[in-house]
Amino acid sequence: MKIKALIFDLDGVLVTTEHNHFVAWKNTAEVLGISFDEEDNEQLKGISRVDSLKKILEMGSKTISEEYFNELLLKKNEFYLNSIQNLNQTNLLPGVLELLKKAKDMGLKCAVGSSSKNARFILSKLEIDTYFTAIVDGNDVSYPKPHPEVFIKGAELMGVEPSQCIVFEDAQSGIQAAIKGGFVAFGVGNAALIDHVDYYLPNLIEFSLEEYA
Ligand code: B16
Ligand code: MG
Repeated sequence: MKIKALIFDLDGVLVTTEHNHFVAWKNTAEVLGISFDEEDNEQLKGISRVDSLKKILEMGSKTISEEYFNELLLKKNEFYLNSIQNLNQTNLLPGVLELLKKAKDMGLKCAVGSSSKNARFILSKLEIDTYFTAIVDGNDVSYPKPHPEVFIKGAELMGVEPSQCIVFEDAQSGIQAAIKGGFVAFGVGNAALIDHVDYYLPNLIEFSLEEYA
């Protein structure tokens, strides 16, 4: 297989922010009187902020006004941003920096395809934004994951076909998006994905770029 480009999901693939999202959503769920644990949080991974709150409300069979819904979204994001104030390169997941450097040396393009509206802010805090030819995030798409738009836009901006491009993902919604878009789908660090991906890696250290490029 000849690969020309790599697209990375952000939360859970490049950086360890998924736990911060979980704690922030748990706090929201408590305000609403809805029980919410790590297993419930699996359903939220990779999906947009709006869809995440809709799912939590579904879990508790609750309906709320649009105004309160928007207020809770703002509060969740404030809580989340506060919890990642000190984010830096030590929060990158194992193998990330080495892979980005190797891809650059080998002339492969890299992009980020994230549902997060905070992606650009996080990438600059991590000081890795300069490695990416394209960053497509929750602000740039009309249809969130599991729709493939986020990855298709990334491939277009890099000038490559989806079939020439690996997508690294940690969430079911992201893997569904990658497969629907015709990308080579690598599941990373989430064993529940094994049966749904083209390839599975426990972490990015295990990925050998030479085998695919
Ligand atoms: P925000 P990814 C996703 O990012 C997260 O997995 C998900 O937990 C989060 O709710 C979503 O971004 C929206 O994030 O509230 O920062 O806009 O995994 O697609 O990089
Ligand atoms: Mg993710």
